[in-house]
Parts: sequence; structure tokens; C-alpha cells
Amino acid sequence: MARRAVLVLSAALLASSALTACSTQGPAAGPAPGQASGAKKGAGGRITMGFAQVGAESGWRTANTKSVQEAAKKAGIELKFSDAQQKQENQIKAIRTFIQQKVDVIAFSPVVESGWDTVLKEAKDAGIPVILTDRAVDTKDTSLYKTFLGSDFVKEGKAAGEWLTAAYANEQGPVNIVELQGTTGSAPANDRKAGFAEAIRADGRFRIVASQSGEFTRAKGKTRAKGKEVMQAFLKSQKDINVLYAHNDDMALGAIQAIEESGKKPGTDIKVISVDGIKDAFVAMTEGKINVVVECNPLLGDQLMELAKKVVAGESVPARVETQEGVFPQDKAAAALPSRKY
Ligand code: GZL
Repeated sequence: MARRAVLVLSAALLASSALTACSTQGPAAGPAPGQASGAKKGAGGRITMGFAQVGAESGWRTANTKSVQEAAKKAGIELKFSDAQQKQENQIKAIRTFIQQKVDVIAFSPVVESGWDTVLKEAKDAGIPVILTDRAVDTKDTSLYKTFLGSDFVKEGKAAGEWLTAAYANEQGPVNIVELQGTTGSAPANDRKAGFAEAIRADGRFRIVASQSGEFTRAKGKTRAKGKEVMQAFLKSQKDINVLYAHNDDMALGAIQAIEESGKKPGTDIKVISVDGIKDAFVAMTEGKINVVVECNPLLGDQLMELAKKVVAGESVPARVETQEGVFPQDKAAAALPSRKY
């Protein structure tokens, strides 16, 4: 009982000191570095979140942005949103702006894994808690963020590799694989590559004969046509391709265009393995053009807002909140398509 009384008292003290800090003029004294503000700034105690999004590079990202924006509205959280167009310097600028604006919490999906310690330390020193969502950072100082919400990309890569080894259980090798990697230096690209390589390593039949970044993009109008463009290059440089492993659906769908334009049948002449699970990929599976999709769930908004409320209130949260995902082989696509949410 005594312990609880102490906790309640200290929380009240923390809140009142934070409130005092917020109401003082000049640079807010703010709570001790690394401590959540505890107080809710803005009209009527509304939490303000600064969200630095990667960009708008893929169907997955569009769904992720929509999920975050809708969830903020539902949760009554004021959202300051920035789109970094896949550039780390833009995300760093956005985080610095959020710090100047004294938001209550910062959430972001780091476009690449490294180079975040300085700006995250600035947020910590300003007493603003940070939540990593979707992608991770490779910092040694885990006190720089409160929690990570997202997928296990190594697991996704492994699932892709395990599907392939099972698909070739009764066939001879060699099996030549080309790999369309995601954004260079990003956690999903690094980990999906590592997980896939680990899953096929023991089976000598599989060889990755070419691997290059398609930057997670398809081939649409203004968007850089990387998935299609890189696959065209693979088709020119590799005389015998059996499998395409694409780190996301947008690149797979762009590559399918290149495969068809080369006169080959995607899904038959060249097996296609993809990751994300956007609706267009499910349609492509029903058309026999993609053989399997490893799901990566972008609908993180509601969980993010719940975590944000806890973090701002100074409550403890798990260090890592992993999303649950499935693997959809082609024969399951038609039944699953009507209930797909992104
Ligand atoms: C994965 C996410 C990746 C998606 C891509 O969580 O970061 O970025 O797989 C997106 O579609 O561009």
C-alpha cells in the first residue's frame, strides 16, 4: 500500500512539476531528460504527436499513413505529419521541428537504420519521448526511444525462403534467383535479405545470381520506376532466371510488367515471391502472376496511438510490440482478397 501511495504521489509531483515547467515563460524547464512530459499540452489536454513518415513510395506506405492519420483522429490526438520523400535529412529536420514545437511525443519510421543518435538525443534532452514505428534504428543506446512497434523483417525473409525450399522439394537444382531489394540501408531491406539467405543457405540448389535495390517503388508515372527498371536489367544480364524475390509488392508488380514485356510468364516461367500483401498483389496472385505473398501489416495506427497515450502519461510500455502477420500462397488469394484491408 505504501509503495502505491509513493507512486501516486510521485506521479502527481511529476505532473505538477511538468505543468509548472510548461507554464513558465522562456525555454521550458521541462521534466528531467528522458522523462515523459507527463503533462498534456494544447487545448483541453490534447496530446500532440509529431509523426515523421518515410514518404509515399508504395501502396504499403499509403496504407500506413492512412492508418496513422485516422487513428490519431479517433484517439483525439493532434497529429503534426511530415513526409520525408524517402530522405533521412528530411526526417531529421522534421524531428527537430517537432522538438521546437514542444510536441508531447514523436513517432517515426526511420528510412534507414543508422545516423539517428544525435537527433534522438536532442529529443531525449528536450524530455520528448520517441516511439519507433514500422522500421528500427541500429543505435546502441536504447534509452533514446520508448518502444518499437512493427514487424520482424528477418522472420518475413525466412518465411519467403521457406516457401521456396518447400516449392522445390521434389525438383532438381540449380535454381537461379534474382532479388529486388528495398531501400538501401533500411531495416526491411537488410533483414528481409538476411532472413531469406538464411532460409535457403543449407540447400545448395539455390543461388542468388543478382541482387539490387528497387527502392520499394513500382513503375508509376512520377514515382521512380525502379522495380520494373531493375528487372529489365536482370532479364538482360541473366540468361536463366527461375525465381524473383522482391522485398515488396510494388517492386514485384513493376517487375511483372518487365517479365511480360520480355515474353515470359510471371508465376510460371519465373516464380515470383513478394512481401507486404497489398490488394494489387492478391489480384496478381489470382491471375497466377505472383506465387506467394508474405504479409507485412501497415495498419499500425491504433496501436501507435494507444502506446503514445501510455508513454505521454509516463506509464511503462513493452520495449517491442510485434505485429502478427501471415503467409498467403497463390491458392489462398481468391478467398482472402475480399477481406483485405489495404
Ligand atoms: C515495411 C515497410 C516497407 C514496405 C514497403 O515495414 O517499411 O516500406 O515493405 C514500404 O512497401 O515502402
